[in-house]
Amino acid sequence: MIDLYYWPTPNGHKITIFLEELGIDYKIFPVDISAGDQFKPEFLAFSPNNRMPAIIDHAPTDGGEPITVFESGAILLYLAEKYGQFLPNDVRGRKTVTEWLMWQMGGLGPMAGQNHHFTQYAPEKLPYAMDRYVNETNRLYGVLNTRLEGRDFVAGDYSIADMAIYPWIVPYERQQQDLNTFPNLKRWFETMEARPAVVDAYAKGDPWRSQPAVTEEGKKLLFGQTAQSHTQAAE
Ligand SMILES: N[C@@H](CCC(=O)N[C@@H](CS)C(=O)NCC(=O)O)C(=O)O
Repeated sequence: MIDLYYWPTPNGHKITIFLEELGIDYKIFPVDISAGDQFKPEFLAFSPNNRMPAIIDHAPTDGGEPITVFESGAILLYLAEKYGQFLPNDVRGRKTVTEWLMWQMGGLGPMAGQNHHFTQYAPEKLPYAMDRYVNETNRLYGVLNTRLEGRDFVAGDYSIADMAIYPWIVPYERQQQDLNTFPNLKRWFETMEARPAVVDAYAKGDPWRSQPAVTEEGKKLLFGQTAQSHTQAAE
């Protein structure tokens, strides 16, 4: 059994997509990031970056103690290796999936995240910051659109790279992007959106998604973090 520490955000959806694709048993433990659950000592013990998602695998392949994994990219790699799915075995295919997974982790995710922050949450409208991240998101969409020319999926066959990227394209309107200007990306997006496992994965978040958007209190908690707030929680 896999325990999934989760909240219905793009990084959380990546993991429910994988688990739904496989149809294996897993249990969700909600981590309400607006209420500060990510600072609870029992969560920090295995997710030391005070971020979700994280997993605990109670039946690791070596038969030993439960294994914990934090960071969504590391979780996808761990699960793909454990179940032998969505990550090719050959050196070239594996390299390509890893490239696009890292592209999402180091590029699309952080840039689109800053885009969300400065266009929707920042108390001041800062044109330089908004332009910077909206433009960088736009550039990354262009890279992805080019990559998808003549390909069904990012790395050829459906893989953990698609699972990592898709949830960060879902909020394309919030990111001020027009999918009609990226025809290959739009075709891929519609294919992904229609996958039954993707539909089921998003439905898994419904019990919590209906809660109000981030409150003022939640914003203070999420956007005012320093090393000190982290250290205090870990003590
Ligand atoms: N690089 C991390 C990022 C995870 C992340 O940023 N999670 C956010 C929600 S999408 C979170 O837990 N935020 C809590 C906070 O900011 O305190 C990953 O991919 O797992």
